[in-house]
Amino acid sequence: MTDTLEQSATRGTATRRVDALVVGAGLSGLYMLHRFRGLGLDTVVLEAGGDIGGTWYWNRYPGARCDVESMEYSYSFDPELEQDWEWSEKYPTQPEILRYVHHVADRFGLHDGVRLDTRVASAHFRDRDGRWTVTTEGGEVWDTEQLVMATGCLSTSKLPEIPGVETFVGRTLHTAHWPHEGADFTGRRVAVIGTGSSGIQAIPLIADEAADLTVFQRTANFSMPANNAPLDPEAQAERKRGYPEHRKAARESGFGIPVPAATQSALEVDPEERRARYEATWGRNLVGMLTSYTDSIVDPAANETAAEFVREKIRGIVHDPETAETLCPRDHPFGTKRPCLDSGYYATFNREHVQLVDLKKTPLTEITARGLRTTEREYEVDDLVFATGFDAMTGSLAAIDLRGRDGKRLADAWADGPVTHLGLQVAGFPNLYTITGPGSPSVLSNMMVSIEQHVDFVADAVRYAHERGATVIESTEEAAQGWTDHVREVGDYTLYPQANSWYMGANVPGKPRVFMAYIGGVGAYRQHCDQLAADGYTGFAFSSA
Ligand code: NA7
Repeated sequence: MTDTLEQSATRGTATRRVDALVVGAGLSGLYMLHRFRGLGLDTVVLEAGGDIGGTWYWNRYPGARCDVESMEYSYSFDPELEQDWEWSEKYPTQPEILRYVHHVADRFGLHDGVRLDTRVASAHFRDRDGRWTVTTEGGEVWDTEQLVMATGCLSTSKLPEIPGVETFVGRTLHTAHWPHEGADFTGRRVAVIGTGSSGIQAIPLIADEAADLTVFQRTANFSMPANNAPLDPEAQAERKRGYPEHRKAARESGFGIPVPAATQSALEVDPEERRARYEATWGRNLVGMLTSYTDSIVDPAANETAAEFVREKIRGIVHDPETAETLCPRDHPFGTKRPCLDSGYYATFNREHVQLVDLKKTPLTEITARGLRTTEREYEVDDLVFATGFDAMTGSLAAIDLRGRDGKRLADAWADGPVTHLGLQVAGFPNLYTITGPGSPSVLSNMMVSIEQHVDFVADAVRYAHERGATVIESTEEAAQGWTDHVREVGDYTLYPQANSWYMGANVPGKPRVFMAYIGGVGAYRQHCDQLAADGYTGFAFSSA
């Protein structure tokens, strides 16, 4: 299809008509562009950032690194790509992933399909002709048949709800909006707020430079040493030889990373054997830690054995017993908040110039001109580093004025929490797709495995529709409600809902408290999607406008 330009009567701007619009040029959006182009669809990606890369464009804080191994966290759709690209370390750094994203975009000629610095403001479905009108903050108007939200699960950052942030006169940084030129902390007094993955990765490196570092911890987190290292070329070559089988195993696994299936309850083995098992996994395999036993993530007593093992490790590393106890997580089961991989995180608290403040004991009350005030005292600093996370999974969709059939707003449809069919589509929002959306395995998996599966599903569904002369694909209400009930039911079987996590929306005041990801496993999920597609896309209705 060729582009047509019409004059938009209302805005006086040119409306560009395309077959497909993709929002976001991260790892999902770029692969979606590639697949749609393969179907001959005129496709454009609108990207808010100044370059491609999504998460890996924005999150440039010191130590930013993926905690899935590089040879797993990479596209599998092209055998030559996966053979050619050489990773340098076990866990890839942010700059290396960004280089990889550029390599992929160069290799498949994707750059010219992406419009940078273009943030989508609204997307309204037109009942009369079954197409979408999409407007950008810059006033562009787009007219598209297919609309793919490849907006990421962790892309709308959040600041803490503490009064006074605008009064601080020093430097303010958020891990998800790090300056491209970096930030030098040499000789400075620094506060880091937040001890999730971003904080835990950044803190040791900030400590290397800062004159004084105070870490403000609200919730102690479980973290395991990454033991990162350069990738041995022979080991890399061997993995590449085995890629076909390995990728298949990843696709059929629980978390998108193949690990041997557990066969025993943690409570049926004796403590020595259990300890040996945790010791063998510690510092080697985060998913292995989570899946050591059949009941690790479903039975509180079984889970506690892993949690206590980590606490013992913390006590073994941190010299000051009081600091060690403050760093020991106690208010959520192991794994129910995203566990972290670190490089020297706990040992950082043995350094003279590093302090830990327990916000459970002395909550933050205010940000002042000079620093932070807790219920106990004021801390004067030069830099405030917010590692305070994201409005996860739904934040980036909520930021867009999204309206489906009859002008129904997504915000209203999801007032009590997201309702989706497979985490992919929302009933009443035809031709709209959410890549790794709420209700899919997404954040509970190796994102690359989930991204490829979703993008392939969408591309195949659109091809299926077009081959049958249909231009509109939409999930039925029953299918979406049925799937969402299933997602909740499986979630409720586990310990995940017990944590005040971003999986539960608990980190954003007023957000409905529901477990948003699907914990049934990427293998089972894929099988379900494949079956439903083979049966003619059960739960989806096809029509022409
Ligand atoms: P996270 O994991 O959401 O961590 C945010 C941290 O910030 C966490 O420790 C929060 O404590 C803390 N936080 C948030 N708001 C406040 C306030 N108001 N006061 C004090 N502390 C606060 O985000 P990350 O960027 O670290 O990681 C996101 C994901 O990226 C990660 O899970 C991986 O999947 C990759 P809380 O736990 O809410 O008490």
